[in-house]
Amino acid sequence: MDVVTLGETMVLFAAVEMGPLRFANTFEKHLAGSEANVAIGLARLGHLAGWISRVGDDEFGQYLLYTLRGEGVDISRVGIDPEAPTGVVFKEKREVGARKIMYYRKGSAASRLEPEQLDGDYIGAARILHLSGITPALSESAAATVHRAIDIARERGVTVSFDPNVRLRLWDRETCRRVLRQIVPKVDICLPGDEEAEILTGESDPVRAAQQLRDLGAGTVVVKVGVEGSVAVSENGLERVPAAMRLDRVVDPVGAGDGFAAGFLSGRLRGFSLAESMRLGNIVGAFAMTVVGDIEGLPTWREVQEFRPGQDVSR
Ligand code: KDG
Repeated sequence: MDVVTLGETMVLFAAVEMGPLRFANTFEKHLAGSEANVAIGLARLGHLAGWISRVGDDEFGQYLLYTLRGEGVDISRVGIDPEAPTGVVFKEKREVGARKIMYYRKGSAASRLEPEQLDGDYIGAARILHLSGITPALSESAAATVHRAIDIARERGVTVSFDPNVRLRLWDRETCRRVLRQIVPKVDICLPGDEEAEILTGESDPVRAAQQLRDLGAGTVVVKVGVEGSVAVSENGLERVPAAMRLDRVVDPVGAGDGFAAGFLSGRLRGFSLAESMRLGNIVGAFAMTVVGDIEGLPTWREVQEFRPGQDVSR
C-alpha cells in the first residue's frame, strides 16, 4: 500500500428537502468517514490505499465494503463485528446557517476498534499512515488503537499523517484539545483547518498556530484557510499557497478537508515540493465541495490534470 488509513465510516443519509431534519421526508444515501474519504481520494488519484476499520455484520456494513472495494481501496483489514452495528449519520440541507448533523454511532462496530486488531506488517509496509482526531473520540479502545498504529508506523519508518478533524459533537473542547495535543508530537504531517488549529493552540493566526503545533513536535504543519488556500510551517520555514479556484457555488463543504489530505498526500507520494503538494490539496479539496456526498466529487488524476490545461503537474 502507498497509504493506509484507519477510522470509522458510516452510512450518511442526507436530507433532500431544505430545512430542519424534522421536516425532511426524503434522504439520499452516501458513505461518510473522513479516513475512508481520504483513502478513496488517493485511490482515484492512482495510489494504492488501504482502510483499517470495523463495520457491523449488517446491510450498511456491506454497503460500505462494496463502495470502498468498488473504489479500489483495500479492505482486507476491516473486521466485521457480529455484535455491534455500523454507524449512521443524518445531515440537514440548508441554504443559510449551519447544517446540523445527527450521529447514531455510539457503541458502533468501529468504536470497538482494538489495538490487537492491527496488523503491524500491513501498516509497516505502507509509505504513509493517515489518521484523524475523530477516532480517539469514539472510545478508549479506539484511542488506544490510534496510538498503537502510530507507534507501529514510527517503529517501521512509515510517515504519519494526522488531520485533527475536531468534532465537538463527540467530545468537549477541553478533552479534545488535551487528547489531540498528545498525538501531535508523534506525527510527521499535521493537517488542521484554521479553526481546529485555534482550538488546539488558542492562537487565531494560522501561521502562529502552525508554528506552535510544530513547536509541540509535529514535522510539517499545513493549515487549511478556506478561500485563502493553505499555509504551512516546516523545517524549511513558511509556505503560503492561495486557493486553487473560486467556486461559484459550494454545494457542501463537508469532505473538503479530506480532499485536501488526499491531494496533499498524493503530492508527497509523487515527490512534489511542499508548495506543489499544497496546491494539489487545494484543488482536490475544491472538487469535493461541488457535491452533496463526501466522495462523489473527488477527482481522478486525469481530471486534476485537465483542470489545469497547459500546466503539466505530472512528474
Ligand atoms: O470529513 C468528513 C467527515 O466528517 C464526515 O464524512 C463524517 O467522518 C465523519 C465524522 O466522523 O464526522
